[in-house]
Amino acid sequence: LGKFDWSDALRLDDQLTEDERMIAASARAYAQEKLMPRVGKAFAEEGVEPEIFREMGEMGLLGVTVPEQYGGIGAGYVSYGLVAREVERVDSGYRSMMSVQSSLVMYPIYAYGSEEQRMKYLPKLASGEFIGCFGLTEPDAGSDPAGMKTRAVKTADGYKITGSKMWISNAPIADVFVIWAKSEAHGGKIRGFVLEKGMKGLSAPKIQNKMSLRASVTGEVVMDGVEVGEDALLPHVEGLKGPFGCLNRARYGISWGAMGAAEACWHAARQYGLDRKQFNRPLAQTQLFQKKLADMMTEISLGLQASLRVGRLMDEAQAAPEMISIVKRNNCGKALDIARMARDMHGGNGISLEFQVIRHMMNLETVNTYEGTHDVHALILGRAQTGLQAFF
Ligand code: TGC
Ligand code: FAD
Repeated sequence: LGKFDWSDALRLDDQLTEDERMIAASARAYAQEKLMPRVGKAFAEEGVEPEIFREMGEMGLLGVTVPEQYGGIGAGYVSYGLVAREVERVDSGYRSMMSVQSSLVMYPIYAYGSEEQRMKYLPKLASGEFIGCFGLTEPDAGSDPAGMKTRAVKTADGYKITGSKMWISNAPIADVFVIWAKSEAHGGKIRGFVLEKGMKGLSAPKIQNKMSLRASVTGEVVMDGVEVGEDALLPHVEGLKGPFGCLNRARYGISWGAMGAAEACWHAARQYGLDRKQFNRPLAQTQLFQKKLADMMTEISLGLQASLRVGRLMDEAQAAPEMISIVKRNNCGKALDIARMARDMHGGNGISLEFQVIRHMMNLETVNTYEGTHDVHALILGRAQTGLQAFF
């Protein structure tokens, strides 16, 4: 008979390579030793800590899948997912900082950029010297990015970009802005542009008073006729498949990350139930408490297995976007349910930031919404099996 480890019920660890285990262990050590001690204050005060990018860069956690010649570590998508899981075990905001930089800024520059753009930006983004952001969403175009209003108009030696982006992670502290705009010179098709901090007409005011993802700074991006050269255009992609190619990677990483946050809530609830006595016995000795723990263990074990499967397919270039929708939607929804349940299992203490679970719960509200809401992914999966478009 096989052995059973409650914290790794389906023996995920056995399915990893030695390199993957090492990358996960070093991400875990960094996250627990360096991020965990400061997250309470950062969340409570909505603190911005740009130095975290440099620390992550030193640890090799930025652009994990980008080849070494551009500053990455050239690892696979399972490794990237394991890093997301370890970082988000501490806080979804820290994972957001990491995944925007890796999947939404480094990936498009690597995949769609010129060699000059790669050399100019990627090594500094990998080291954390540069901070990046990704502007797709607008005040009037969220789930429907095709409705964006941001425009690029051709000038004598480049483009003039006008518009505004909303809810952009890292924007107020960003050096590099990957911006998606409709370009008149390209038949109104969506094109990607790389903008830099300090350009005339570019500003990124911070969005204040978020009740979720407070350790990660979010902003607007306002572009008031920002003039860029031809070299700011990402030459190798056009249309919505440009931003979606990046989102595929980020959504996949989020599927692992959300499970990391769920694991933190599950472990906390289990320990709380063992420690706290009511009616002369530990809470964990009641049937209802154990049923909740069993549900958490089951959903997390299944969610991690599914992400591992999709990650292996990504490493073989065989993953379809619909597979990514399944794991993004399922794992974010299940993680949010688990966090809410763990909050309840902590009783009154569950509403205190000291006990962590409510912080995860509030964060996961965002994680379930960004990169395609839970319902938008349902519509993607509904369309895939019926052939019928239900968005409009
Ligand atoms: P649709 O007709 O479906 O597709 C338009 C074109 O795009 C292509 N495409 C994809 N390509 C690659 N991967 C995918 N996943 C793709 N999905 C679509 C498609 O083949 C087509 O190409 P072509 O060449 O034929 O033109 O487009 P639609 O307008 O009907 O889209 C509908 C919908 C709902 C699926 C889509 O717009 C959607 O996914 N909406 C959600 C928007 C979203 O996810 N926004 C995320 C913003 S970024 C963010 O949240 C970052 S948070 C980061 C953090 O802090 O961690
Ligand atoms: P809407 O699209 O207005 O949706 C509102 C509700 O309507 C949702 O419940 C949705 O599921 C539902 N809905 C929408 N369309 C349909 C339909 N056809 N049928 C049925 N229901 C529908 N974006 C970026 O570009 N870059 C970032 O870095 C970034 N970071 C973010 C960070 C945070 C903290 C947050 C909160 C968001 C971030 N986003 C970012 C934006 C995020 O991707 C959007 O919020 C998300 O895509 C949803 O868009 P929306 O907020 O406009 O909601």
